[in-house]
Amino acid sequence: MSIVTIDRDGDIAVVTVNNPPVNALSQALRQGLWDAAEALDVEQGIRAVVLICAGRTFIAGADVSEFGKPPMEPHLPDLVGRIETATKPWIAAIHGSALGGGFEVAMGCRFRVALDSASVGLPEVTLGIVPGASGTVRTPRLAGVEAAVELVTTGRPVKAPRAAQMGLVDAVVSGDLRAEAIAFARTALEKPLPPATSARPIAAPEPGFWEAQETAIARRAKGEVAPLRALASIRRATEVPFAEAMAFERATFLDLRGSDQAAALRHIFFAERAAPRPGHLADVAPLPLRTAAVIGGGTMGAGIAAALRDAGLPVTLIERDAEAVERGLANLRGIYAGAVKRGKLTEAQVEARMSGVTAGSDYSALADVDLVIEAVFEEIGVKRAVFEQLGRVCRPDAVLATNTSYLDPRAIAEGLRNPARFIGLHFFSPANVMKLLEIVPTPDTAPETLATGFALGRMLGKIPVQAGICEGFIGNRILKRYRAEAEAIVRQGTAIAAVDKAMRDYGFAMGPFEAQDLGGLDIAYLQREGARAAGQAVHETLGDILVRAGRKGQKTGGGWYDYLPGDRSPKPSDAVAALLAAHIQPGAALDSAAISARMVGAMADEGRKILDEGIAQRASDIDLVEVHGYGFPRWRGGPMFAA
Ligand code: T1G
Repeated sequence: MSIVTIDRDGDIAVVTVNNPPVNALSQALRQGLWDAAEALDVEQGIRAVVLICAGRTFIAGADVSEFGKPPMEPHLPDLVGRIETATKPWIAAIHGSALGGGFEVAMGCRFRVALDSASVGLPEVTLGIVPGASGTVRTPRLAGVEAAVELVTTGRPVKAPRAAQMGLVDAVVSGDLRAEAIAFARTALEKPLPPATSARPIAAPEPGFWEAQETAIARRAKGEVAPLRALASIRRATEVPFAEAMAFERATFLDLRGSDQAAALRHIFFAERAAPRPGHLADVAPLPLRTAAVIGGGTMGAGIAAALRDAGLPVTLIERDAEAVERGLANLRGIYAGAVKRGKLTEAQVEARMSGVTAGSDYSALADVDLVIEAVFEEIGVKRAVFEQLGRVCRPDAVLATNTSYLDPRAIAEGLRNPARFIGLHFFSPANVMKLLEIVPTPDTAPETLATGFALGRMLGKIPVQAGICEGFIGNRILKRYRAEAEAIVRQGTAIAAVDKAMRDYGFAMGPFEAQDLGGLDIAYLQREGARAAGQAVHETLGDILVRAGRKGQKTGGGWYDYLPGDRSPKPSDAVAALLAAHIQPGAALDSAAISARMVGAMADEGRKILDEGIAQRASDIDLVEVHGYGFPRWRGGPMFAA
């Protein structure tokens, strides 16, 4: 089937786009649509044109893979204009996601009919650019300035019913989209057509609107260039004629297209799509995942159970005894209560989630589950005891996974029956929110078990990254190096607060020291002490000195910083200065840029070692780990990309 075909339903032409996988607007597709407009303009007997797509979605945007190349004709804004000035009205029939250039094409049409399951959006700012084919100029004409600002500066798609309320689509239909769109076209032809989108007026917003939006965006998208530039382009559309506004938008788009932030965000975009389907597992069939169990109802176990329920899997939650079972269920309810408070879930949805959970302390309930994830206390004896029971009770083909973050999975699986079905699945807390999932096979893990880990990652909507076995796998190993570099910078005479500020200025939500105060210094301290007890030579760290002085972080009223009661804002501490004075050579303090260069450089250096040792499959996986697990600013692309 060619990329654009035309057929007729009486006096209505139907233009069908077929450019798998997502009908992206490649040069060939733009040319095909242009030619269709030319042909249909002059075809006798045709009164309207329905534009519909084959496959899973309406046009999902410009072809991101063309971004690195010089733009080729027909340029997308010209194509949108060509459709808008067609002699017969075009009606966009939208299913799946009409995104970016796809929605811009739909706005060039005289009407938009969307399936109730469809969504529309302008995600360009998530790629570090602005819409380049009238998204900032037509959207306010279609739906008003406020809707345009929400759609364009967040990059978040909206579902069809909401889009209809906003004025972005004219009708929401269910059932046969093609038939509904043709019927809509016929009805629309019975009355005068609305003006073309570009001919519609824009109501100016109330005074102070732009300044308020600028402040809100600068706070929400801290450090990102594109959202503010998109706002400026929408504002321009309210102040100058259409053609001038289009020129301004196009100049902005071309300017940002070549920017570092756009390159970084495209890098993450493609890395995220490559990660869940690793090439080396392409022809390995995963095992079925119909039922799951979680051992341990603590923070991690409850979070993992919530993630499994969110994906629709029935869950058996196992704890030591009746009291611990109740605590586990309470933890799970607590997670869902938070989601209801934030408006993410309704009470009814929570009841449905909870009704799919069976909780108890009897392992015999696990006789037929497909997957068990252990999330008990991070101590090898406790974990081994769990797997000894699982090995006895579960089916020999049930996948048994440990959520360990530091222990060696090989040690946990020692003596397990059929170790080929054992794997490490390292979730990040909160497990139902954080997208990163480190998948850690042992040398005995069978390929189909590994493929099942990735299938679980896809099912849970996670970013799964395969990691080899070393202390801390990928993420926690880099975190350890990151913190060591921060301490080295302090030892060489730079203030603790200066390091944190530098990393916040770089784009992290928190610096390394304030983050430790929030999470607790004692966690890493206990790791180090455990390693020392096991005979490893582990140098004393500045963190050790603080923990030994009782300074474990916010929970003890002070760690790297002091905290006033009820006040979580970090205060530089004289006590800390005194405790560490003997370890700090008064040297030239580094400035912000030098600090962040050192810190990111250390992460990249550790990343290169991780690659060389085969712990990570590819550099972009390391970037995904840092962006999705450790707060590395997405628009920097991750340490490997940034360095
Ligand atoms: N261009 C090229 N390839 C794309 C693509 C795109 N826009 N979007 C997805 N793919 C590929 C993806 O790499 C993967 O390939 C396959 O399609 C399935 O993707 C002028 C300039 C549409 C919601 O940002 O949000 O228009 O790995 O796994 O989960 O103003 O893809 O199979 O070989 O994500 O069903 C704006 C980005 C571009 C949309 C489908 N558009 N895509 O999700 O499948 S900028 C976007 C998505 C723009 C104009 C500007 C999602 C999806 P492979 P997938 P999915």
